[in-house]
Amino acid sequence: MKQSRTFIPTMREVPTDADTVSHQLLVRAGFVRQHMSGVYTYMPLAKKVLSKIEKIIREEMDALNAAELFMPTLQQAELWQETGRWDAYGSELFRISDRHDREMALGPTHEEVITSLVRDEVKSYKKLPLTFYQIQTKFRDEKRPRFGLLRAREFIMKDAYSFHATADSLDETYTAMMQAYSNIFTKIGLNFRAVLADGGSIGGTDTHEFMALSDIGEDTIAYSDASAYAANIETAEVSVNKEKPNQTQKAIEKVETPTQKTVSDVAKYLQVGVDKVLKTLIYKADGKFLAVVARGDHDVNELKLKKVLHAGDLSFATEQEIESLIGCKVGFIGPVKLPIDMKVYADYSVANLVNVVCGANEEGYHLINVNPERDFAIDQFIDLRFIQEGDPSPDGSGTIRFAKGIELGHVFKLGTAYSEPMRATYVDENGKNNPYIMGCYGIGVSRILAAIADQYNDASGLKWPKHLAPYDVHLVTINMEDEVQRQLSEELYHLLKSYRYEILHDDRHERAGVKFADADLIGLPIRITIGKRAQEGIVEVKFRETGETVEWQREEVTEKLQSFFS
Ligand code: 9G3
Repeated sequence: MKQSRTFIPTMREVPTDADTVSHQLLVRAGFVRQHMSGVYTYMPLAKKVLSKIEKIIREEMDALNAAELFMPTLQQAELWQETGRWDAYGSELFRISDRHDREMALGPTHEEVITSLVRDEVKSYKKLPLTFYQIQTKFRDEKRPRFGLLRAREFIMKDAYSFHATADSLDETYTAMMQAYSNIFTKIGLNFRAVLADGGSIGGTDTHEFMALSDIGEDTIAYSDASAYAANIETAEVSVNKEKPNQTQKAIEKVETPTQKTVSDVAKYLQVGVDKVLKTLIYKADGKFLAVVARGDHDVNELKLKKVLHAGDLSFATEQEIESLIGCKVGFIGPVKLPIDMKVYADYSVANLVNVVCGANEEGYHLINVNPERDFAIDQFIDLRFIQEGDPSPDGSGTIRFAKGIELGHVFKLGTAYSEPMRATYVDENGKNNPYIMGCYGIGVSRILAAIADQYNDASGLKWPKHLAPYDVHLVTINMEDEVQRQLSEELYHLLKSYRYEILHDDRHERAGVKFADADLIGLPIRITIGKRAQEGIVEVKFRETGETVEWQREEVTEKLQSFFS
């Protein structure tokens, strides 16, 4: 491709609205252009990389005998009403109506559509298992699109769905899909981890996420420094250590804490560690009030609490509700003498506490020498806190460390979460109708572009992994007016294309400095420069990854390239 004939609008200045280095580089190097918040054009260079990513994904999906199809973006509201998700989802779901005022959605995902298709087309257990996949644009009206392609409102996803007669069959496909995902991210060359994850509202039982390790990641991974254990901190279980400090329990006492409301203020004022101060939080779960007790240095993981309570809706009680329930202002709330009908849930770590501090449920006062279960009843001990760095790894080996990650893939065992409400059944060998057991599997294809840019760049620009670069070789002619240089450039351009290399020939009438800066910005793996030594048949070669430059004779170019790309 002649650079003067294609469309690569590079920019010298850093785009102010790009909030990550990788997005700034994708914009400056002419890979993406934003049209409105969360909506982008994938420019010619990005489209070439996306095609290479999709090729790797198709190879792995086809190897699993997954059948590729392409479902509509327009989805009738009725299908979403069958699963209850038309009402469950709010403004994140793009809703439109057609000329006949028929309501529909722009597809954010396709569980409903694929289940309705299989419901109508597949009747017998003999056809199962079946796995379908598509690479298609999704729409989600994100509250705060940001980080460029990492959180967009219109994005490319590979979504797959599998249908089974048995849970074992689902386990088999789920495990095979996990392996396929590892192959995909490995082939792409990403530094990633598969982590235990949360299935969210409709996400079924087991679920794993594939995280590209990155400081700009929105997710936090808790991993063991001595084993393969890794989980999204949203779901990371905290192992319970049973040993209770052998301290004698002292007599409970009410002390004045006139203005100390926060855990750290109270701890400082009473000169105790924050781990010796109880935090008592009043929640409302599906309209019912409950108290949650945790150590002052621990954070409550509401996802865990929601799961244990099987709560559809969980929120903090308002200050007014707390005052009317307990007759005391927030800041002095404690678990002692709470309303009898209010259930008390405590984190496992509370069980080991002796002679600690808590609110007295009286404004301006706290209690000291409080002993759980002696001074207040606990209805249930549960794992309700966020794991912390330094905690023992839940698998018993090693210590927990944190890392940030970009979620690129997510796999789910859905069970009958969709087939039951949609009455999607098959006839089994005994003639009985059973709801399909399902799995679904997603990869953020456009997100991968941003993750690669994030893991492969330096101060001068992008550095594409060899097999994912939009072009293999950047052929740069210093002076297009120089007949010898132009001749040698044309000769090499056609020679290398005949060897099936993808060549971007910078044939622009630009200063060498501009051409070199653009070449570094765009980040093709190898740059061959035809300049003043063209007369001698010598070209200058720069390797983008290392920055190293060497000189090659024209005769040795093809052989050297072969060893570089092999
Ligand atoms: C919605 C909206 C946003 C959504 C969903 C539905 C996320 C929704 C979860 C999934 C699960 C898997 C198949 C591919 C892999 C992921 N955001 N999810 O269901 F209406 Cl507005 O999409 N689906």
